[in-house]
Amino acid sequence: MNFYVLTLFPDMVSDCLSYSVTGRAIRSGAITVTCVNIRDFAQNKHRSVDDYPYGGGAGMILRPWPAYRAYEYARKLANASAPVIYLTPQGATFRQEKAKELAAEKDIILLCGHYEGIDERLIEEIVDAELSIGDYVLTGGETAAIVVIDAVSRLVPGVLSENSTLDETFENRLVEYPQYTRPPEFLGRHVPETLLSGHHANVEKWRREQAILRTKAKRPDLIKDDDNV
Ligand code: 6GU
Repeated sequence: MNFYVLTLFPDMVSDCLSYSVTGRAIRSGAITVTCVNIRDFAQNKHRSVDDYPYGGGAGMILRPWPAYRAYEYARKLANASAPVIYLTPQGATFRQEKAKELAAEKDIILLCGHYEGIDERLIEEIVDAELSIGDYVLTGGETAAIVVIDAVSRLVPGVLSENSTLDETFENRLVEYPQYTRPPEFLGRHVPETLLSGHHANVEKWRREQAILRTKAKRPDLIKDDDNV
């Protein structure tokens, strides 16, 4: 799967994704992340990409042309049907379901906003969908793009070992059961007996019970009235 990121801070995105699972996914070729620096497409003497808002007000606005040219450049590299997603706190909240949907795409173009915003005409012209990563305001869309790429990449076949996304939080609308490893006793706390028993069916039953108890205690919002838990 290929991600194209239109950004003013390409190194921020590339560096962050170069570690751990996403880093291995990039090195193995399972995903590619191509950062397109919007500033490279500024054509004025000072390479400026922002300007004052018409009508006045605080902050600076990303001008449409540099970002548009960056988009045209990415569009030539990406599939013609690749969706353009603008990262903005105004967007729909990014959730695991959305991550799954996006993992089925071949190419995605991500537009990172900055300053107080982007000229609305650019958004109208190129953006297919808007995503937010939660109800708080970030300084720019890069950290949100990193979050989206991370969550989507790990669902791409070959990036994680098989089955490792099946039991995790949000699958079956339950948070994960508690996990333990050696030693069997840590500061007087013992690993639950069932997990040491080697009895697979009992372990499964215990884990499901724990997942339900934890969801009720920590994330009751994930449980719907018609859930049979
Ligand atoms: Cl996608 N961008 C910004 N700037 N702030 C955010 C966000 C995105 N999602 C939540 N807060």
